[in-house]
Amino acid sequence: RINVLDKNKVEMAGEGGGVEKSKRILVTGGSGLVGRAIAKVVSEGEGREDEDWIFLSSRDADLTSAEQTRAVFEKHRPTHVIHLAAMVGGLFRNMKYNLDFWRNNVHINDNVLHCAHELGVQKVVSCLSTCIFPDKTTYPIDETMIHNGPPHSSNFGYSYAKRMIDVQNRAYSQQYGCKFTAVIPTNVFGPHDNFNMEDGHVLPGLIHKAYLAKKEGSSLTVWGSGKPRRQFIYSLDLARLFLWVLREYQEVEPIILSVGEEDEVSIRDAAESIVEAMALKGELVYDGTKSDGQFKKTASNKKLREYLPQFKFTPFKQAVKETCDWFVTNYDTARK
Ligand code: NAP
Ligand code: GFB
Repeated sequence: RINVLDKNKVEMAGEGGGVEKSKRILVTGGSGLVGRAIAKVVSEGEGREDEDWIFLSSRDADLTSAEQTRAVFEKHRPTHVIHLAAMVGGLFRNMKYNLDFWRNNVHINDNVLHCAHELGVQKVVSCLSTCIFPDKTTYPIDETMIHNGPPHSSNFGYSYAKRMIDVQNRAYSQQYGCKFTAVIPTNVFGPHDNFNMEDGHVLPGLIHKAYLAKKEGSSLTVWGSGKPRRQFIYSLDLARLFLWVLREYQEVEPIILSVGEEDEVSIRDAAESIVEAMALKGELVYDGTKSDGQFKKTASNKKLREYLPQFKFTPFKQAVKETCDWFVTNYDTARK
């Protein structure tokens, strides 16, 4: 676990206890893509004097276990929780393991939310995803549409498990007055992503493939037609928005955290941005035998814009370049 003692110092677990602060913020899933981005922005100045940040990985507690969840909550007695921990994966991993995505995430979410309630946590911010919305829908999708119909068949296990967080938040609020809410990020990418080419998401998968194609002088294979469309949010931008939600957002209703509809790109555009960022000379090959998954899940960030009209997202090409550079620099230790 990482103890952030003050604005510019992030301390690994066991290097000395932090001074007791008025807020103890427990980040479940703190070792993942989004958790690492939050740790980075907190340690680089976005943290506050009255905040002690604790970032967990599954080694601190397997949150599918009620006992281990209770133990880690009793150990840290958090006042606030950012709940990121989940079984996560790209389209192809979801298509293979819908039952596991359902069971693991339902257990994790029920354990975390019930412990938070039982130990009097003041506020919990959990994570849904724009890929859980109804597959047959009008566009743009907004926060009111979560339960308006079945999700896409490729990831129904994950989608229904995530939708239950919204149901739980409403129930804890109605029955106990808990301040439990959730954010709905679109596809996230950045440093510390899961670059595994089978199980990961499209951008880290293509970055890893481009790295190997460049080294071997081979072509880069993009799965599917390249026609599907996605909105991508850089993990560091999402991290900054998470801090705002934790500190300022008061609704139980979830809020979409995404770039605008106008920033939606095709998988082909995304692949070409990676070719440019990696200075890859080889050709792009499209493997039409692989699934395209959802064609699009265009989400509106109107609600976010009403709260934060001035928020600036990192330009997509710059974020892709920074992620590619991170991967090349950290190839040996990256998750792949
Ligand atoms: P990630 O990189 O795969 O990290 C997952 C985190 O959850 C890791 O810290 C992992 O710990 C932890 N975890 C998994 N199973 C656990 C268990 N049984 N007990 C305790 N911890 C466990 O995922 P991410 O992309 O950061 O996703 C974070 C959140 O954002 C998730 O709730 C996800 O659904 C949501 N989200 C992600 C995206 C995206 O495109 N990535 C989009 C929308 C929403 P270890 O490191 O020990 O494995
Ligand atoms: O990020 P991704 O795997 O998941 O993107 P989704 C899949 C899209 O990218 C499909 C194309 O159209 C794929 O055909 N694609 C092209 C690739 N090349 C690749 C590649 O090398 N790897 C991968 N993975 N895709 C997920 C949900 O949907 O969205 C999850 O299944 C999660 O539950 C995530 O919520 C945010 O965007 O399609």
